[in-house]
Amino acid sequence: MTDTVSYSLHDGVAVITIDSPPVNAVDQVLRAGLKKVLLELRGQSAVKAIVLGCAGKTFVAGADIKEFDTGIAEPGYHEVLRLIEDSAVPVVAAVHGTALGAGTEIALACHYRVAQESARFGLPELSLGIIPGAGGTQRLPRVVPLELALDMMLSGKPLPAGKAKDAGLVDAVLEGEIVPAAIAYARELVRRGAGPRRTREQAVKGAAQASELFAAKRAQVAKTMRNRLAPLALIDALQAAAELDFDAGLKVESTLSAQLEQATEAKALRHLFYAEREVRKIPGLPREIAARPVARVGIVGSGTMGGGIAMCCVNAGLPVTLVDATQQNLDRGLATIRKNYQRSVERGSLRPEQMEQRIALITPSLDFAALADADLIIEAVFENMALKKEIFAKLDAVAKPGAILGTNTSTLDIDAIAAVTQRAPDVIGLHFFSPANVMQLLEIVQASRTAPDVLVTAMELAKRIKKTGVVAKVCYGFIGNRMMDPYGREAERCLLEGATPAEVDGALEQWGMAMGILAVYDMAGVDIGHLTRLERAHLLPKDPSFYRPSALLNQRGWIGQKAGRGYYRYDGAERKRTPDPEVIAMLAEEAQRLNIPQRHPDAREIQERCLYAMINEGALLLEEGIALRASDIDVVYTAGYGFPRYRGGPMFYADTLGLKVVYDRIVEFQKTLDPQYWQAAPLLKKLALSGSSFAQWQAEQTR
Ligand code: 3H9
Repeated sequence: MTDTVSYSLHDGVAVITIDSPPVNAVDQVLRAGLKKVLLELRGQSAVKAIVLGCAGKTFVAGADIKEFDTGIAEPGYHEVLRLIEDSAVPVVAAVHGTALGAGTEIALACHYRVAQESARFGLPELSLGIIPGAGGTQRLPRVVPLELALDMMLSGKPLPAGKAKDAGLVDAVLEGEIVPAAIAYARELVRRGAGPRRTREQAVKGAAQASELFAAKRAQVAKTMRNRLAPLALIDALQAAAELDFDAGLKVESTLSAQLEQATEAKALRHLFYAEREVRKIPGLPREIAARPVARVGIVGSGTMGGGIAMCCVNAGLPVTLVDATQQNLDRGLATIRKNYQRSVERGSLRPEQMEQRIALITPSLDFAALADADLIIEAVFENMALKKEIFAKLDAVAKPGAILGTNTSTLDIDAIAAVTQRAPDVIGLHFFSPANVMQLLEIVQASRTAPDVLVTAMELAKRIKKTGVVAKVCYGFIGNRMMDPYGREAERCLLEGATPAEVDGALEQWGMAMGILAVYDMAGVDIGHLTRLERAHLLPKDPSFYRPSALLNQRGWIGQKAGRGYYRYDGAERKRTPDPEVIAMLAEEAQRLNIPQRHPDAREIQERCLYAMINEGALLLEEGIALRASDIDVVYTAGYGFPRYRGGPMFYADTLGLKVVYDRIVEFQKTLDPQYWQAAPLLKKLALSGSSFAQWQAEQTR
């Protein structure tokens, strides 16, 4: 075993190496190791310069996130970074891979920074609900202009080495292995007699114009990062950098950091960090099961979904055969793909030749036989069981042995689809979200006969096309859409009780949802949900108010944005959503006809009803084994449904409220609203009454 921190001498230059796989995250052992080595080097007169670099695939990728749960043990960050900065001989950070969070902060405490061209520097702490707490808020604006420092921390986006050099964060971008290049750089510093250049002794760049900058950023954050603590605290810390001396600024940073680390926002975001990594592990699946090779993908259907999925594949370099029933459909599908790429080219995120390369990887065809050499075929046609069965029977006839057949159904029974083939073990659900080339989530639906290696292949595919794959079992709507049903039902029921669409969506958006559910229906098409409900009408409650507003809109052809009106009107060139008095009158009339009392639920009631209905359904999914873990549900909702990350997902949010609070309110709704509909899930009841939580339950299940 190697030491986490070691050093070696190279003719007057000491090279400190951090070696803590997989990403050199900073924990107590690493800090103690650095401290020990720095103290040892202090007394060595032969050492004229120090290079600080890392082993493995990256420089330090941040603080070890687990330490925030236990508390940061001695020696602390400030003590160790101060030792680096106080060094009497120049210290050069040698950066490869990603210097993130504490990694960038360590580099900032060094006197000079050199980097490989592919290296990147970032401070993504806000994504964890905290601010840089190892001096980053005080040191970065002394190295790069204040506004850039603030933007880097607000966006969390890493800066590539070239841009970091232009900004003053990197002194030199060097070729070849970074440590030998940094040794040569350090020797040159010694030869020139360049001594330590301590960041803390520099002036903040742009402090004079700071007050307008802070006012503008506070206003921006209030709008774009609503309900959050960390972004405002970050601006406070940078204001301290601009107005106070270094040590006083550092104290402000420490106080704010300590408050943020223990806040629910940071706990929620840490929970998601772990949940997004846990989701890749499928319990009970032996590690030795290998994925099937996937070198070519076939896609059936070149509409919005099929086209988006094709883009995901070719973006990852996977060639695609795209099949549709008519030349007209194919032409339209390919034109949309080109238009989408064109937009990226105009934005500057894609080069024109990259666009052409990607489009060239798509082979359009009208013939199912063209799918014969595909290793994976994804069906992405209209949500209709008869059509899907017909397609799967055809695929069964043309696909090569061992090819995986995936369906992009969002609600249908995949076992029934698999049953029309002679290869049910090769069939799996691959539920992409629209627009598929943008949305992060991929629900991977394991049907009752899906083979384990098919499941592993689907997880690998998710990783390859940069999606978050979450495994679900078969039921109506799987995880995401099944939980949307009670959520949407409550929203529509509130409409019939006298809340307007703007009040319902406003309450949900104020709470933090990216978009209110009624606006989501308008965007997706009110007809889509309505038609799905018609297909399963025999399974739905006989309540005449059930999704009645959607049915009425559908009758009138007011099916959302594509019709120019739905729950709202979308007039003018901008198609901005505006309240529609006719819809409001229609709802009031219908409520009267159905004798629904006008309670006029307020924002809080709307939020509780919609969210608790969703959480209750989540508890049912856990009991039924549809979702493997409570945290998987949180990943589905934050990655695919616009649930605010800073609330951690629906199940984590329920835990933060206390399950007893949620349960008691559901019991109250049962008494005051609807005794049939409001039934607490047995698991929720059990956990609430025993003082437990979804997190505790999950830990017990995996023990
Ligand atoms: C911070 O620095 C605060 C400071 O201001 C100081 C305050 C006092 N900690 O993602 P991957 C694990 S805040 C612990 O699959 P990739 C990860 O769990 C921190 N563990 O690899 C996984 O473990 P497993 C700021 C970490 O190649 C394994 O490493 N830093 C950490 O796709 C591989 O990770 C960040 O926010 C960590 N910090 O991506 C950076 N990072 O295999 C967060 C990773 O057991 N990390 N692990 O599941 C990342 O963005 C990506 O991991 C990275 C590599 C880009 C580095």
